[in-house]
Amino acid sequence: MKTIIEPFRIKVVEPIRMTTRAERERLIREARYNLFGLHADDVLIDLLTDSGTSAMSARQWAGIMQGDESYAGSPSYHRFEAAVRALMPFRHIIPTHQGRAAERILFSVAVKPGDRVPGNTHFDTTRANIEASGAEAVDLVIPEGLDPESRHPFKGNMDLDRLEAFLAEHPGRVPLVMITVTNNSGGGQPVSMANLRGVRAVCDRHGVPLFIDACRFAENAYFIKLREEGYADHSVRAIVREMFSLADGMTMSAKKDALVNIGGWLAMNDDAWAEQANTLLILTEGFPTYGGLAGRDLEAIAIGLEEVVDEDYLQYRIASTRYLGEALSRLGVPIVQPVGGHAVYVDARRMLPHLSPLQYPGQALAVALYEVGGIRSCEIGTVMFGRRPDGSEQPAPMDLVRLAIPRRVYTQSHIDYVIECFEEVQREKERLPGYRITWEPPRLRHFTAHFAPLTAGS
Ligand code: PLI
Repeated sequence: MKTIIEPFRIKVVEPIRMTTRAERERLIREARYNLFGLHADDVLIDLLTDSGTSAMSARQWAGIMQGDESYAGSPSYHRFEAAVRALMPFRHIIPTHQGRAAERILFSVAVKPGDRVPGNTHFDTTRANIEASGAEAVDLVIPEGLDPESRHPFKGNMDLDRLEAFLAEHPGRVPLVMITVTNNSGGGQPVSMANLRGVRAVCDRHGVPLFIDACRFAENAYFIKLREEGYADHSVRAIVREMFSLADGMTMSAKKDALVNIGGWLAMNDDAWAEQANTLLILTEGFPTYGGLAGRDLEAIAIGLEEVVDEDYLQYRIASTRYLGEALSRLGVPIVQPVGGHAVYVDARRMLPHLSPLQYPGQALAVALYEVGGIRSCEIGTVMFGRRPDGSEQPAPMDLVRLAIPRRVYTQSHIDYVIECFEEVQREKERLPGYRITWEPPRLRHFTAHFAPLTAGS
């Protein structure tokens, strides 16, 4: 059969409130053209993020009822720990309320002011936590990872030569190397097993530990199965175990590939770091057998980890993201190639060439998608990255719009609707206005900035 069906039936539904274009034009104007300012029930298809937006299974909801809320030694913690260790065989597994809490604890323990932490492309919270510890976050992705049109199968790979040179140049100043799978900030692109092995070898030569930012580990493992020579016959579970056997530790946001709405963990082999991490955990998150979570959350994660490595699920997941990407390409919409695991990234700068980067083409496209079809997406471009620490403004390297697909939430007809909205936006694209910012906060402006459309002469 050619059709890859959603490998689940729907037992509980959430209504989507229908709106008209006129209503949406008013609502986005009232939100000052910032999609983060919308009420979520005014959104028809919410592609803002795949983080914390997964639909849980009947088994996970049943697990929620079995959660044990003992302060110490909860059996739910032990089920969580066993489920994590079945895939990621680390000695210490420390639950946290989400990924960035794991990052904060890791970097507080491992990093000193003046240190440098190389990665393929650090996610923004990872970068911010490294910087908050007084260290520098450095991105060393392969050159193909920065070229939206390159069809390299593993565009998340680390540039091994640059990593080797970097570690040689900064002896004693690199406490760990971090590699993000899949590379979210670079388009959801996977990292190959060969590259992970190469990074491990470089780290070994320099005596530096390797950590994996593992948010989308299952999607990454499935890409290895599909694309890397020698892995077609390996199970995804076996690929996952091999990936993590190459690392000394990991951070995880369970809000992605553990199929839950909240949660995360930090894991590692080093006893001394783990002891310090547990002390910080008790100070800021909770006792080590619950971290920042309830026992019921730990149950849902344990079950989610079994479900996410199911290969029927992963086949559907990767196929449904590709389905959207390929349909947009056929319409002539420029996207980052090849399509990543959790999202399609539209190249708004190429799609709207009449707008300069400082007229925010990504924002213009994101607003148009909402007005035309009630679709919420996320600008990843000059609005997000254009303001420099010295106060000046510069175009970001790319102006992208991310369409992130929540796991197990939307059906193919929802995605067909998104494609139809793009057809309409394509028809109107020469007329889409640029935007100016009328107010912005001192940091992380994209969440709360106010915008106004540019009219002729403004
Ligand atoms: O949102 P958290 O704190 O659970 O996780 C932070 C985080 C860390 N690493 C990576 C690669 C992420 O993608 C990530 C969170 N991503 C979000 C919120 C997203 O919308 O992509």
